[in-house]
Formats: sequence, structure tokens, C-alpha cells
Amino acid sequence: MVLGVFDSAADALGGMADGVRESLFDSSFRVGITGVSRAGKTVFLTSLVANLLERGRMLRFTPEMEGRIEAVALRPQPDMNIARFDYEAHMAALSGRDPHWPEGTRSVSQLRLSVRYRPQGWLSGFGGPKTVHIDFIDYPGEWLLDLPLIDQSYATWSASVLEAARTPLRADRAEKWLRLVEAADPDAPYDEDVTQDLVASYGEYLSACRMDGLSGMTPGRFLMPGELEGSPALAFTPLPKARGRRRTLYAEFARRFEAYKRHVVKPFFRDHFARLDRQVVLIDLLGALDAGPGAVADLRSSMTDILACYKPGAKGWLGSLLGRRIDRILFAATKADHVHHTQHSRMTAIVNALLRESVERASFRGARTEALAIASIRATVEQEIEHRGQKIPCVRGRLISSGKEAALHPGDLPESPQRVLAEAREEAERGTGWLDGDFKVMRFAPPSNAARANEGPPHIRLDQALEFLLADRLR
Ligand SMILES: Nc1nc2c(ncn2[C@@H]2O[C@H](COP(=O)(O)OP(=O)(O)OP(=O)(O)O)[C@@H](O)[C@H]2O)c(=O)[nH]1
Ligand SMILES: [Mg+2]
Repeated sequence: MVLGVFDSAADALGGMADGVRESLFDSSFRVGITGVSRAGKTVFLTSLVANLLERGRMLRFTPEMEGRIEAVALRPQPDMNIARFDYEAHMAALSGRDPHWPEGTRSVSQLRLSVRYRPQGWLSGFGGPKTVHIDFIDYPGEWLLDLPLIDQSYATWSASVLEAARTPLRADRAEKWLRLVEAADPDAPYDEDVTQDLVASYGEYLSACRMDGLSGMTPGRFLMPGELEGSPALAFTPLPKARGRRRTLYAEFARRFEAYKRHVVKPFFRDHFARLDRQVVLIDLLGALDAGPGAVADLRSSMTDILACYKPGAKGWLGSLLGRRIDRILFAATKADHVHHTQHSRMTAIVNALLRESVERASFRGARTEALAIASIRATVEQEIEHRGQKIPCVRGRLISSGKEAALHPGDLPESPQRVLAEAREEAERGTGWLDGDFKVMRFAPPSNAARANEGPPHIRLDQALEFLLADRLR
């Protein structure tokens, strides 16, 4: 595994060595990595960069296979006002003596990777090698959930959150907050004590949902406030419809909701999501399957809401920002190393089924889409174990819970993706069991002693992901 920037590679990038200046023949493009909290964005970006710097495990990435990549290096990023993605610290965590996963992300960061390559057929063509700069953004997954808020009013948002909070899946967690909402009079004059109680109990409700693996919680900054901790822009919750007179609780909450959209949500998406050329959507499908039907139903509806924002031709602010130039979208079911490779095609089929409706609806105006089951970092090896005369396909790795090596068979994924989705809907409503109770995922620590010369961390299909995302830009 590799740490840091290679001076020699940076030097090989010639004219780029002195800063972010781009020559006439350079090109740049932006890849957005999207996914709700814990989907695996930070690990994906870290491993992608490490495997581009050292390409020994990138066998299905054609520019590498054809020997056309001359140098890859981390370069100064174009945006001066965003933190740099701390690639070195994440790699150190993953590849140190006691390998561990990087911390959850608390704010936004950026990384620029520059690739110098020889264009196809360059011997017969004009000019020499070319350089392409690729900019990546990492951010807390919670913030993504705010995307659908932009085109919603306070009244619409309130109604949908209240409705969801009253469903059997969430009602227990929301009980205290709902009681306070019912006791509060939205038409009464604004009151600081009432507000603080409502905000505190709403925060507890959202945290409880997150603990149970649900993903549709808004506003995203309630869970991950960043520098906004304690500010009035975060001091509101949904309320039932009111007359909306001035200076009432309702009017003040509505005003804060609009301020939150204007000062927090819009600048974030304008600065980081506009001008995206390619998009990776990471989905922790196995985590959701493990958490239960509610989590799967919830993941599906969150992804539907988020993807609806990419609909080209959508009216309003969002429509003008997104979906104009994104020409490829990769849907990747992450952490595929938790199951044996014989299950991977089922994983992909479930992701396809989960997203089909929203992808079709968004249609992405000619953008190419692909679904893959991947592991950014492969934490397990495969093994077959004899059990009662049968060979059981297992994955073996070091469990985080016990620190011990274990070989596990997490259970088979259902053959029919429709069955998963139908069960998710029905079981989530009834609040009962799931997949016959026989699917269980355990968390594995990152692999130790996986470092080899000229190779990045072990992975599953990261090279195929890269082939889809980058190869045509290196022709
Ligand atoms: N086994 C395995 N686990 C993974 C992999 N990628 C991510 N994980 C697990 O998923 C967790 C979350 O990954 P992150 O990359 O931090 O997720 P994120 O999307 O950046 O999450 P936020 O920063 O909270 O938005 C990690 O701590 C690992 O436990 C993978 O490829 N294999
Ligand atoms: Mg992260």
C-alpha cells in the first residue's frame, strides 16, 4: 500500500509541478461520490486513489492494461476554501500496524488526482502525452439527505416528516417528539423553551432512527451539524399546518427552514454538486438487509427522493444545477466482501431492482448507468467449510467485535430481487421478521499484512468501477 504523494510522479507531470495551472492540452473533470451515511464513500475514495497510484491490482482498467499511463500523482486542488481530503491519514489508519477504518466524515473535503497518459494510437497521431485532472469530493452522508428539501416548502416537508413519524416503523422512536408537537400550539407566539424541547426531542428521534440503520432523516445537519452546532438555522422541527401568522412558533420555524435551505443547503450543493461530470452512487445494501425490512424500504425511498433531484429538465433551482452534464452514473453496492462471490450477482440484481423505478423516472437524459457489487477494500478471503457433509461457501476475516478471525456464512441472498422488495414493504409495515431470519452480516476489520509492492489495497471490482468512470476519458 502506498502513502502520500510521489515526488517522482509529480515531477513526471512536468508542467503541473508548480501548482494548479492547467496547460492548454490538459482537461479536468469532477466525479461526485454520493451515498448516505456509512455507505462507504471515504473508504471508496481512499482505496480508489491508492489503487490508481499503485496499479498492480487494476487489471481490468484498460488504460493500465495497455500500458498507456505514464504517471499518477496527487496535486493541489483547485478550490482554495475547502479542506484537502486527508488521504494520507486515511491510508495510515487502514494500513498501520493495527488497521482500522477511518472515522465518519464530519465536513467536506476535496482531492485532485492528475493522470498523465499516452492517448490511444499516439504514435501515429499528433502531440505527446496528455494530462487529465480528476477532482473528488468527500462529505458526511447525512448532508445528502437535504438535497430533496430544496424544492420543498416548510408545510410540505413538515407534512411528510410527520406522516413518516407516525408509521409503525418509526412511531416508537418518535413518541416523545410527537407528544411535544401535539402539545405545542403552532399559532401561539414564538417561545424559546418550547422550541428547545421540540428541537432536543426531534434530535433524539433522528439519532434513534440512525442507530437502527434507517437513512431518511432530515435535516441532515441535525445529525452532523459541522460548524452550525447550536445556531438558530438548526433550531426548528416540523409542525402541523397552522394559520401562519407573523411571530408565531410556526412562522418562526418556517422562516428558519427557509434560512437553512438558503444559507446551508444551497451553497453546499451549488459549490460541490454543480459541474459534476460523473457520479458514483454507493449503497450499503448488505447493511440495510442486515438491519431489516424497515431499513431496506427506507433506503429505497431515500434513494428515490435523492435521484428524483437529478431528473433532467426538472424545474427550479435544482433542475438548473443537476443532471445537465452528468453522462455516467455508477450504482455500486459496497462491502461485497461480506458475502461469498457466488452471491454477488444477486446483490447487483437487488440494487438494480431497488433503483429501477427511480432511475427510470429520472432517466438521466442519455446518461449511461451501470450497477456493480464492489468492495473498496477487501477485508475477507473466501473459504469453503464442510458442514454435515455439505460444502458451505464462507468468508473469513478478523471480526471487529471480538478481534478474532472467523469464517462465516452470512446466509444466502434471495434469488428473486422482487421478493426482497415486496417483503421490505410488507414486513416494514407489520414490523415483523425478515428473509426467514437467516441473513446476518458481521463487521470485519481492514486486512492486515495486505501491503505488497506496486499494489494498492485488495478490492473487489474497483478496477471495473474505474473502467466505467474513467477509461473513456483516457483514450
Ligand atoms: N468490509 C468492508 N467494509 C467496508 C468497506 N467500505 C466501507 N466499509 C465499512 O463501512 C464503514 C463506513 O465506511 P465510510 O467510507 O467511512 O462511509 P462514508 O460513506 O464515508 O460514511 P460518512 O462519512 O458517515 O458519510 C467503514 O467504517 C467500514 O466498517 C469495504 O469495502 N469492505
Ligand atoms: Mg465518510
